[in-house]
Amino acid sequence: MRFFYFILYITIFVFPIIVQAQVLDIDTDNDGLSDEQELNIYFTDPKNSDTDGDGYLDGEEIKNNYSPLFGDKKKLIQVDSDKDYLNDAWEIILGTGLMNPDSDYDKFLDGTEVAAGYDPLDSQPNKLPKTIKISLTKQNLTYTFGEKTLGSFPISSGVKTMPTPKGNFTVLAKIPVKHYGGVGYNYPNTKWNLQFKPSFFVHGAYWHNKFGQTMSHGCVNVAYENMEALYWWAQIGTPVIIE
Ligand SMILES: [Ca+2]
Ligand SMILES: [Ca+2]
Ligand SMILES: [Ca+2]
Ligand SMILES: [Ca+2]
Repeated sequence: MRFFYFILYITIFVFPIIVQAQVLDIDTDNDGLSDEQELNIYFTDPKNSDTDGDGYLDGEEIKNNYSPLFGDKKKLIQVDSDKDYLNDAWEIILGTGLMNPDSDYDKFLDGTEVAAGYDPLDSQPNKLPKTIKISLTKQNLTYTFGEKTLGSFPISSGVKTMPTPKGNFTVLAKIPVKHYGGVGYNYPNTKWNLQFKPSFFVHGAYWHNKFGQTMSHGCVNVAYENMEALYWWAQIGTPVIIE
């Protein structure tokens, strides 16, 4: 009799859980994303391995930070599927809804919340710390929102004779376009400048592509493709830690 109840228990409670888990794990179109991921996270077609028809599998695109929804070699960070001012790459990192402009239903758009430093998954007005960390030895910049890393990439700091200062700073000013010039250099219309100390900036650089090695007169050079999102996200007062 006891054995009978054991079998009954397995049939009623355990078996459906196993079946359900397997159903969620299925990858019907064999594109590297499970049906569940396609339906609930990436909003791709679980029955079409190449949703945007650009010749690359949905799973392949996600793995390489490209959008499986927009062809034309669009990176996830360049698209905003639900038009809430938060790009698809950061929606996936933060766990907000790719197709839900207000993930915590507090009447503020996800992107508006992140820009202002609020947690887009918490309907209470709680803030998450923003931090920009620069390693001069690694020639790298990483920026985090709460526990999540939104970006990490190579930079070019000051050369030996004009080193970038080390220390704990904050963003003092956001200047969209700036002209840098001096003896032997002239860089007009430089985009996305974050000042962290009088005459020192983290800024976009269009005149070289040697990120990962020292190049500058003391500022922190960032490639344009990385600087735009960082500039948008940074706020006056955001800590800039340079080690
Ligand atoms: Ca799939
Ligand atoms: Ca594709
Ligand atoms: Ca969005
Ligand atoms: Ca919200």
